[in-house]
Amino acid sequence: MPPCWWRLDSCPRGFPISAELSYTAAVEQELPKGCRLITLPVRGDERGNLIALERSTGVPFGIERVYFIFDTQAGVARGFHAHRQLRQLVATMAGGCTMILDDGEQRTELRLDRRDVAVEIGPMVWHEMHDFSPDCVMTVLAEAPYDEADYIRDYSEFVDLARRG
Ligand code: T46
Repeated sequence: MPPCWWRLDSCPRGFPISAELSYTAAVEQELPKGCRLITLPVRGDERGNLIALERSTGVPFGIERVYFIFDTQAGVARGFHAHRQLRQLVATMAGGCTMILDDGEQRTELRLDRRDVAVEIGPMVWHEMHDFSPDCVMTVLAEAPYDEADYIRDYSEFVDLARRG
């Protein structure tokens, strides 16, 4: 059975389904190893929209933790680390920011500003977030509890580890 988002007739910005699919496929080709775009199922009606996230609607792991990043100050960038083990799913539910995703060989910049598209960030992906809009609310689903020991915060160390496999 295809993923449920294939059944959407249109996404919230009004693109027809074919545009939605080609947008996702085109960007995905550019993403580093361990990353992929996941289209979130939007349940819209005349009252507005609702997105529910669970395994059956495309979350690729059991959710252990949810956190939100908001009120990011102008000119501030965040992230600048990779995780050794953690998998996360990141979406912006208001505004947007630019994500840099880097697997040690390929570096990709992605504007994350659609409510219906999340990016999965796997282990050993260096990520940075830049150019937050003032209203940006980033929602992050994580597979495990917070653990500072899982972070690699030094880029040279990350590249060494990533290239060793
Ligand atoms: C990531 C990107 C997308 C906690 O106490 N619990 C938590 O679950 C998290 C995520 C953070 N914290 C504490 C640790 C720091 O004292 O909150 C403070 C800010 O965290 P950090 O500087 O790591 O925030 P970002 O925005 O640089 O990175 C965060 C996540 O930490 C990280 O896992 O992938 O967002």
